[in-house]
Amino acid sequence: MAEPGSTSPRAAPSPNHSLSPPAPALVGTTLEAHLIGGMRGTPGATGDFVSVLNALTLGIRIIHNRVRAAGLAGMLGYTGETNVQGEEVQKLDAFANDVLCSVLERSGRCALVASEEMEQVRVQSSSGKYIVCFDPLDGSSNIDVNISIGTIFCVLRAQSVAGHLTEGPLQPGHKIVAAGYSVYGSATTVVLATSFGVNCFTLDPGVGEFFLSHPDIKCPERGNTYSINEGNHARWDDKVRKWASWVKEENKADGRPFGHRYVGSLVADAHRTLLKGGIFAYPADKKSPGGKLRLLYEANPMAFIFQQAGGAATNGVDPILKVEPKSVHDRTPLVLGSKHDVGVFREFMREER
Ligand code: FDP
Repeated sequence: MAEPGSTSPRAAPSPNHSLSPPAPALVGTTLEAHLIGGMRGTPGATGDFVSVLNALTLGIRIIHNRVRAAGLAGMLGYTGETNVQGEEVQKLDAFANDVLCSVLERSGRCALVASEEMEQVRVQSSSGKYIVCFDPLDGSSNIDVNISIGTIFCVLRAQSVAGHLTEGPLQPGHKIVAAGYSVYGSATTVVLATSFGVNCFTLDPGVGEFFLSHPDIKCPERGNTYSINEGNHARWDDKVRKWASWVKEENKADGRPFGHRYVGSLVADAHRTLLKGGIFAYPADKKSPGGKLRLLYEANPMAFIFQQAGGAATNGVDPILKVEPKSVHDRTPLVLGSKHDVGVFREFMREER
């Protein structure tokens, strides 16, 4: 062994060894690792929040598995029942609802759930600190034709005093602590918005894990695509019609005419808008004077995600996240997307254009 201070030639570091580059990262960041990493930096975090989100992503993986096999497993078509919205319940909707209720109940951290498929909220665990609102299978009219569908959810805090809930799911969206959606499309992805930002994870079906694929998503400040059901034109009011004509006018200086894209699954239309910019609108119309989409489990989660990503969401008058819900199945007009494009829509609604 060389004495201290001596310069034995054997002790000198070999340039080859000391300069070897770090091993390439063969394994990406899993969703779970991402959540645990975020929790480490949060004082007072107990892990309950991560457990709820882990339960949700387990549910999404189970739903993904069934969606992929739906045609083979005989899960297409209707159960013959109608849900609280008066719509026929499809087999996959019922399955997805049961899966999410079950995984959240098993987590033991969820006080109650509110779902598009259940008339009443369902109590899960008296000690649960969180409330989860979800649309278990969004875009259900697209199931039978093999078009992208998804799951939308948001997580709220359950406030209780002496074992009694003081705040249930009827909380405005600005109180959301996390929101997300999955898209069962050409790949299965989950977009998750928390106070750590908005990130997208893609499922590797071979290993059954979600890996970070789109870190720190920012919705472009403006876009040149609009997404609306043009078939409702005759039912819109004049202000919406005027805006819908404006996006189609030729004006190179501000990127018009906008291109039109409309899948008819909120998850798919919102996902494209989040990544590429532009605007999605489902305004009130003569058929749905209060709007078609649901506030608690469609509009609020999407509005939270867009806001966290630097975009915007409005009901045409107020920011969606400020709306006070009156009942679990409230509907609302919903316009979301790039901040600039949503701002222009608002100007049309205020008749400033
Ligand atoms: P669906 O009726 O297929 O369940 O949640 C409602 C929803 O789909 C959204 O996913 C979608 O954005 C919208 O309704 C489509 O409505 P229209 O068919 O009226 O355009």
